[in-house]
Amino acid sequence: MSLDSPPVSNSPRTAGDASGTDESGTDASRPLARLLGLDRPIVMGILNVTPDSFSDGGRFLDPGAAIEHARRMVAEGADIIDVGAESTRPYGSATPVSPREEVRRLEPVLAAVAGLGVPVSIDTMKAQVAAAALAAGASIVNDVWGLQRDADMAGVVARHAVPVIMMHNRETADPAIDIMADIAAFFARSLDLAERAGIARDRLVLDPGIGFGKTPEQSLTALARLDQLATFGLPLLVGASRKRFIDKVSPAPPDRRLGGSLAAHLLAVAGGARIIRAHDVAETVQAFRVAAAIRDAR
Ligand code: HH2
Repeated sequence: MSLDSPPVSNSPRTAGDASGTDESGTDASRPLARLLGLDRPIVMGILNVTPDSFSDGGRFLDPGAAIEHARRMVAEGADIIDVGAESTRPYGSATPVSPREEVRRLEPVLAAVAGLGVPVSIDTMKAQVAAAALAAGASIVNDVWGLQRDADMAGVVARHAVPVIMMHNRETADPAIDIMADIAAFFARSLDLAERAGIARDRLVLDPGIGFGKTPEQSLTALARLDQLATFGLPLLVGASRKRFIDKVSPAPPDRRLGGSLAAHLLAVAGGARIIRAHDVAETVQAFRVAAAIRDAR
């Protein structure tokens, strides 16, 4: 795995897209499309190969510990593993990481995690890192700047013909703005970049970016009004796991926010989210299964 991976051809890999099938493959060859066809929420387990992530920094920087954690999340029911090697700094303060360092952290981990049998997404805002990770076995790009931070990102996604999660973000929170209008305007820009790069619409997933450039109140609003984002007609991902808005409602450090994370994720699914990004996979899967069983018992 290196930053100098050869450029890929324009022919699509059988990597998967966000919904349905097209001429390039069947559902079986497009894992995200297959997952989204299931009648249940999809759980994305978080693997932070970082020293400074806000809730689990340092725990999985060692490659052995990282691979073991991924294996455990798959056994617990994770449908996707989201691997990141730079803290996205939802709450500021972490040190920015060079593309070379990001790839160095990913290198001993990615191929092994990709071999666990579930699709792997690469959580990066850098096109070079995304390209290297896709070459090493990742099959989904998760960009917390929705294709808007690195001008080469949309091209990398298009050339690899993979799905991309486009998350709303802002440099700073502004309590005075209408956060839902801001999210919608941001998504419109991301969709435009995706279309101009030639990324198929059925490979797009949108994410309101809970905790990113938002006050705690705005994160609550984004969760409460998630259904408004259905107008885009695309699958929605929500990542509320251990985020700070929980502490604002019910004070607790990040590793004591499981109850709040489950509440937020159950309501996000009720509001239309199809993919949930979570640290605590076993508990999240259990919550969804029990909610579904109660619904089925009506
Ligand atoms: N949140 C984090 C990181 N990546 N990606 C998407 N699509 N949505 C999110 O809500 C999201 C994300 C922050 O969580 P974590 O990875 O645990 O922290 P850090 O970025 O500090 O590693």
